[in-house]
Amino acid sequence: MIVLKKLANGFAYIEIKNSSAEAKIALQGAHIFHYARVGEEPILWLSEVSDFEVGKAIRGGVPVCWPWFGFNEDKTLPQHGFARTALWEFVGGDEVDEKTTTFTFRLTYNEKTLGMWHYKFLLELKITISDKLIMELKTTNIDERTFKISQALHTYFSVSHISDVTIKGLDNKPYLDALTWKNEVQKGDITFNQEVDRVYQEVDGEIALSDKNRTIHIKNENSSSAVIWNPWIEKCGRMSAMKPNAYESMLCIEPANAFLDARVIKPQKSHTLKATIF
Ligand code: TA6
Repeated sequence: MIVLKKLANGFAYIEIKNSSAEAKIALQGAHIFHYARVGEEPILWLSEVSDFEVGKAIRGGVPVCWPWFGFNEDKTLPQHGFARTALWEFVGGDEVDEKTTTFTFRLTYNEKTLGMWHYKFLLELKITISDKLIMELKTTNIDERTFKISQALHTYFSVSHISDVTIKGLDNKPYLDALTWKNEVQKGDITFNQEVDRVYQEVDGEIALSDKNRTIHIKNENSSSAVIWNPWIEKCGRMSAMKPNAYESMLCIEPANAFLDARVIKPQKSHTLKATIF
């Protein structure tokens, strides 16, 4: 069942429950901030102290980082772009069957976006809620000029404890270490005992998040980059809307088109970043 809900401050979100899973998706940012399969702990992490306010990104779930990932050359512009704090149009929901529900959200240019990024665009996000979480972020260039985007589905995963987690599938992949700005190569699986902030390239297979009691798989399409981030103790203490110990229960694995994997889109052409979580 699909229900449109509003908080006391007017913050609107959609709540869905079907026979496979439940989810919550905010209209701001087309931001899914809850996804749990029936009988399981949530797969997406959400900060206990997240904001749910117009203009403030929710801390957790899947922020849509678009049309740039990271910082823009113009440092007065928001990190990770403007899509995650914009009010998207809810195009509609479709209860395909009792196990599967799809949602479509749309964002297009306006005076405010043109002031930050001088191109006419159409951005659509299709979210499928079933025993899989599928996100398809489609950028269409409706300008007369070619433009370049970088983007990420900045997915926060809930984990039992960060020390119990191993990431498989990135062995031998090159990565940019955002803590040192040095290019490195991954050796073996990824485990965590300090801050990790890395943009992996040449990603061409599934990534597995192996936790104490379950393994979550992430399959990216039309993407050859992925970001892995855990703030660890010191940075977590400096992050907005995160409790000091929040780093213990979260991990970001972000399907992306970032850095070397940024995408050039010609007029009337499209690019779709697709992520399947199962
Ligand atoms: O994706 C990793 C990252 O770029 C980190 O460096 C950290 O800044 C994180 O995103 C959170 O960024 P935010 O803008 O959501 O606070």
